Amino acid sequence: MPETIIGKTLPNIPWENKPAGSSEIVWRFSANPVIGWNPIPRAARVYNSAIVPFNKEFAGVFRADQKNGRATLFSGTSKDGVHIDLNPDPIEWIDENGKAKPTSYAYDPRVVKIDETYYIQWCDDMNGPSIGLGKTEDFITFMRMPNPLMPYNRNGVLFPRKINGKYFLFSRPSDTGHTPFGNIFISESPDMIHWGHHRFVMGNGGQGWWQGTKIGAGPTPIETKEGWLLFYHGVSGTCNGFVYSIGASIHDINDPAKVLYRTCDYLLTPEKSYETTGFVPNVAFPCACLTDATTGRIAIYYGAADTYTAIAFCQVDELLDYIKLNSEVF
Ligand code: BMA
Repeated sequence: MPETIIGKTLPNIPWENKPAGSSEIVWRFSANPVIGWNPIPRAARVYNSAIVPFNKEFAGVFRADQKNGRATLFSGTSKDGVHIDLNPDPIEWIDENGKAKPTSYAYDPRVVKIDETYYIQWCDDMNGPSIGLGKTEDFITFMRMPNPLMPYNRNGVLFPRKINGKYFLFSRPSDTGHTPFGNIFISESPDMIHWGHHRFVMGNGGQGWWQGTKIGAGPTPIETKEGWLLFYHGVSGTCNGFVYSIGASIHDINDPAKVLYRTCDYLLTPEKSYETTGFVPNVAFPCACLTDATTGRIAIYYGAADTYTAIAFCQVDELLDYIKLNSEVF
């Protein structure tokens, strides 16, 4: 039988079986959070971060809010995907001529490997928040590329391969502040420099209060035999502020602007104390997934309460069946 995830095998994917008796589709790692307060002298809180397989182990780009409050990107490595060794100093970005090109602020990174290059997408300061783009081959030298889209925009998420000869990027047009609205759009590029053919993909609302205010793409989409699997965050407003939950959608494999299925209920919402209590309470914000095509295991990395890094797990066949049976496309 063909494997459901169209991708590589990852025998060392972090994993923990679903707790006995649980009916959850996505379940939390019992050792959460995997990064707590003040993990290194220069960072108070590390969350909303991205990890990928690298040299038989793992490497990543991490959002680290420094003690002056500034959001900055740090690189890091991990032998097992759970214990993370953060580099003590922020990434020193260069331009294509090797000249220093620092960011003023940078947050919510995603990392995707396309061919032999790892591309980093983040929220960048381009006279207002927009999508930053950069690349590395070794997680030592990091080069910035032209910003793909104009301000104001956040949650830029590249696809892991070209589709019909084009690169694809999800994004979420926004405002300069905490954006009380937001839908997911998609853009295409022949060369990762020139972006166009912008289209609406999916919006906030529906019956689910949890995604009533805004939504934004999360980790790199996962290629499956049912289509592209996307985890995304959905936000609702309460009298105490926003609540960030996690949902998922399935998109046409040749035209990812087309949504085939979408969860009407959230898959994970802030419940545990590390999700409900911290710098910003009630936030679960996914930015990366590790996948193993052989077993269908998925490890989701999410930021919790803008303070911690946490992991949750699911099994792809069970998840896809659940999304298809509990879908509302609007
Ligand atoms: C969003 C982003 C995220 C953050 C979330 C909750 O606008 O800034 O980095 O996790 O707000 O504060």
